[in-house]
Amino acid sequence: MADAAVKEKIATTDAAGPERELTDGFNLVIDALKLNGLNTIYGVPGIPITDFGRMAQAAGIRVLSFRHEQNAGYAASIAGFLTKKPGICLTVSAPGFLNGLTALAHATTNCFPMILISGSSEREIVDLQQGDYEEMDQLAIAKPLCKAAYRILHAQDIGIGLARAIRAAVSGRPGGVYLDLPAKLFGQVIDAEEGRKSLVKVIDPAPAQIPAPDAVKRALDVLKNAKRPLIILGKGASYSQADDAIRNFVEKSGVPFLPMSMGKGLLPDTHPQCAGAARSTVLKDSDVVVLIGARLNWLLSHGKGKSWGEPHSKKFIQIDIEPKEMDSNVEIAAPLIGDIGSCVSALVDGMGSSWPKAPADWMGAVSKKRDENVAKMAPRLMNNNVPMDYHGALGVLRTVIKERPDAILVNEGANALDLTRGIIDMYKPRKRIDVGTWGVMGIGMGYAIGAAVETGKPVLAIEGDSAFGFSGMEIETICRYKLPVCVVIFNNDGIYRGTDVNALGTDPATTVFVKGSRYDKMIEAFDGVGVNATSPDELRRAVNAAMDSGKPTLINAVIDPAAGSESGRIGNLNPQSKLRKK
Ligand SMILES: Cc1ncc(C[n+]2csc(CCOP(=O)(O)OP(=O)(O)O)c2C)c(N)n1
Ligand SMILES: [Mg+2]
Repeated sequence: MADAAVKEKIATTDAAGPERELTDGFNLVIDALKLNGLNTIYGVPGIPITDFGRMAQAAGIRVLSFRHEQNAGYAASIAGFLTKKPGICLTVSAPGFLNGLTALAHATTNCFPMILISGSSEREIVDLQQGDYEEMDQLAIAKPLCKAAYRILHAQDIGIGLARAIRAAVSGRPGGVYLDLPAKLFGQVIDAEEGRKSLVKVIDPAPAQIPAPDAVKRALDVLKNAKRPLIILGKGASYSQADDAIRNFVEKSGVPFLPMSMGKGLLPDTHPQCAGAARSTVLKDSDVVVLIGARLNWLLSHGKGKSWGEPHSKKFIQIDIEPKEMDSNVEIAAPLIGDIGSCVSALVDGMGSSWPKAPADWMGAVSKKRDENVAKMAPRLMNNNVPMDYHGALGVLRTVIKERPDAILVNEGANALDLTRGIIDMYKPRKRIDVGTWGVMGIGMGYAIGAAVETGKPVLAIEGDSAFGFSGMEIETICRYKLPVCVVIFNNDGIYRGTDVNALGTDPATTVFVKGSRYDKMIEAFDGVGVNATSPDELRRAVNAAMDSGKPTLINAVIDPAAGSESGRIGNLNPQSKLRKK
């Protein structure tokens, strides 16, 4: 039912006689969103959606205004990941749409459900390319970058149009959907009763997809014969919210597990079967690998090459909702197509009550390697160096998260990303959100805002100084909405390191920033708390205070400019010039 109480009512008398109740495009979009439980919008106002935003807010939808659409889009995308409902991003036409489009493509690549709703200019003028205000054929541009793209021209179609967008975003493999709403649509008036009837509440938007029994049996046969099995948990596993089934499968099988970055915390990183600190050993030496919501893309070296040991030495069991994912890079011995919850539960059921645990010598070898690596790291995390290095600073932040396992950790940068991922243990599912499949800079403040709004939990954002710059203006948004976000900037004066020099001329090197910048002063402009932390002790005090008070805080953590390495852990991906003068 449309929410009559909050809807503008337009009374009119027509030739037919009695007064009719009318509604319009503005109200129908609002009603359709609310009917489907979509109660939060992330966006930037302007023609033609300013009034829509106002009316949505007055109708009880939470409308968060950002400083740039890309950040609003990232917030919407992570809202989708955290809630399994499409996150909604709202933008103006052409430039606003394009600003939001990066986030929509990002959502699609990362398999997060999101709907980008953009106002658009007059179709008649756009299609004849007559130079309308913010003219652009947005639908055509969005199409190749998202899962589906729709345009609604008639108010009567708003209900069905939004229903299509929701279903496309969340069913099967989730992704981004574009919804084009021309300016004229908002003002279209129709009979209110007709409008109410046109709305659609999407029933079972992401239906379970049950794996075939044969496929389950095949997967278990492969697993049963494994001598050195490994489970890899991707962010698809986190998204599925099948936390109990996944834990049962891992523990019942006794197989070591390796969490991908956003798979961390599905089971605690401190779990006895966690192989996070023995990554290279398990990739190289395993003989059967169960991929759960993890793709064999660049992040797993495509399932082949040096890091995977002897060529063709392993068998893969892959659980994914998308059939096309199978054999994308290497042969999959046991494809298991379905939603992760259904597939993992089917495996657990099929294992019965007398399933043999993974061989003890294998689990023992993995634990030994892990414990050695953890022990090697421990003293570095306790160092009190000034200026701080990454390990000293992360030793402090690791304890902050250990003491607050419900907090959300946002993370981006190069060294600031890779070292944080390796050092900070996660204890609960969906608490670590980061640069994802593309390794993109710029998700930081959008994710922090989206996570704080959707979960109500405190957020700790660990940001490289370069990474932060991509979305830094949103600290005003954080202060404006008084969100419990603590941003820690690992300030090493630049990208990777702050020590590069230009070989020629007086311009600074391409990777360095103003030396000794004080990012903490930025947030003071918006009445947030700014702290300059030069030692692990100062950092500890400042972060604890921020996490406990929930006050928007920005901490400038001064890091030795020489501490990082080129591109963090992925320097090997840089092409090298053979001709470059040394
Ligand atoms: C949108 C985008 N632009 C550029 C890059 C290339 N890039 C990768 S990491 C990085 C910044 C690394 O510096 P910083 O965030 O300061 O981390 P540090 O290694 O210094 O700790 C950049 C610009 C990217 N990944 N994404
Ligand atoms: Mg840096």
